[in-house]
Amino acid sequence: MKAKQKKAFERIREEFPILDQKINGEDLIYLDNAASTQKPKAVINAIKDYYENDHSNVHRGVHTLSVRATEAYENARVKVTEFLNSPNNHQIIFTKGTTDSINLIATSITSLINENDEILITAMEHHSNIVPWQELCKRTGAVLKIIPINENGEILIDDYKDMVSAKTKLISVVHLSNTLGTINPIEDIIKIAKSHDVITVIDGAQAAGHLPIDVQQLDCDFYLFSGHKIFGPTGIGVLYGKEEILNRIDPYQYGGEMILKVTFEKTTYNSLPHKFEAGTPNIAGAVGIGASIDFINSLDRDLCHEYEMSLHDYALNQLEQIDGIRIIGKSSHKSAIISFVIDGMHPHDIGTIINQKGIAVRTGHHCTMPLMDFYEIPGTVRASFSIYNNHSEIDKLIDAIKLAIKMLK
Ligand code: 7TS
Repeated sequence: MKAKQKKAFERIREEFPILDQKINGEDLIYLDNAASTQKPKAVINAIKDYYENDHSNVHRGVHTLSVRATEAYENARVKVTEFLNSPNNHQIIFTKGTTDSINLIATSITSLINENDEILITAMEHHSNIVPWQELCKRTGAVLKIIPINENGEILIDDYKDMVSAKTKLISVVHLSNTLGTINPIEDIIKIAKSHDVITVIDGAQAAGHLPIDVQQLDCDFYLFSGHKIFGPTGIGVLYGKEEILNRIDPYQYGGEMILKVTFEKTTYNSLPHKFEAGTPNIAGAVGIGASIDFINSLDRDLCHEYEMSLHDYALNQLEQIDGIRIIGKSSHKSAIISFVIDGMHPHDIGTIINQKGIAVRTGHHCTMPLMDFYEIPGTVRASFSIYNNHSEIDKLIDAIKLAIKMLK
């Protein structure tokens, strides 16, 4: 990567005020971006401006602030529509986040699922893409089936092909694994599902911030992600759905905003997207996610990917030279996430020691316990990179890991 391009990333870093601080007397090195990204000034200011100038409730009054709040909320929906290339604004539902989006689908789809129907997920799913389906199976008598992976952390596509049958009703797959960094071939997975009329759900929690997403090209039925992993605020997320299926499934929650007419005898429901947005929504969160999309659109996304992968490769190269290290997740199609374990050392102990050097990584099972069972490990140390990280931070990470190994031996 050219020096000029590296300079551009230094300037991007300056947009993130939180990074300019000391932790335990050392410069903060934030490498927990898969858990949540930090927020640029533009996002923080958009939320502040909204509360200082425009806040009211939405869709309710004729007064000026209510009109402004409604416009701010609906403008954010337009931004998400364009971000995902959804055919319509009303196919974008605001939720609390990825977990909420999956729970919405798994609950609202109940009446379409019958006893002995099969639901497919993969062995690398986050708990939020496992447990809601287990509960759906409990309610309906459907059966949850797990598509296996290989040691590199890649889905076994031939096994998946063999598993899809007339019994299969739905498949829910992670686009980019939070633990392994694997980018799954979701285009192929969706195509195979479509040829059997299987409903497709894509967990884009990790992907949306790193890869361009085009839901029309993918042709998935549902795509979901969280605001806080794409430089936006917590408490807001997105559910994209195909119109036909969103109309066919039941509402998720019931109350204000999602109704057309209520009498004590009978209630009729509102049209999309309001049918799925009961109650006062997270208006400031929507404003924040809109600002985070503007921020992403201001970047050269291909260059960002190239930069993040240069950090990944630089770190991986040095990590692989450490005695006793085992990298978890070696797919040839990966994003900038590295998980590893070191012989005889608990991931938490390594994480605790390197925090003394101001370095934030995540340690543990990363909400993928069945995946930890597959690799027969209690957890990993995970470093996940973003556009505001740099190569000198990785040098410090490697030094800190070497120090931790010395101390723990
Ligand atoms: N799916 C994936 C692939 C994820 O990585 C996460 C969060 C979720 C779903 C749930 O998203 P939420 O915003 O509803 O919580 N992953 C992580 C992580 O890896 N570390 O902390 C949260």
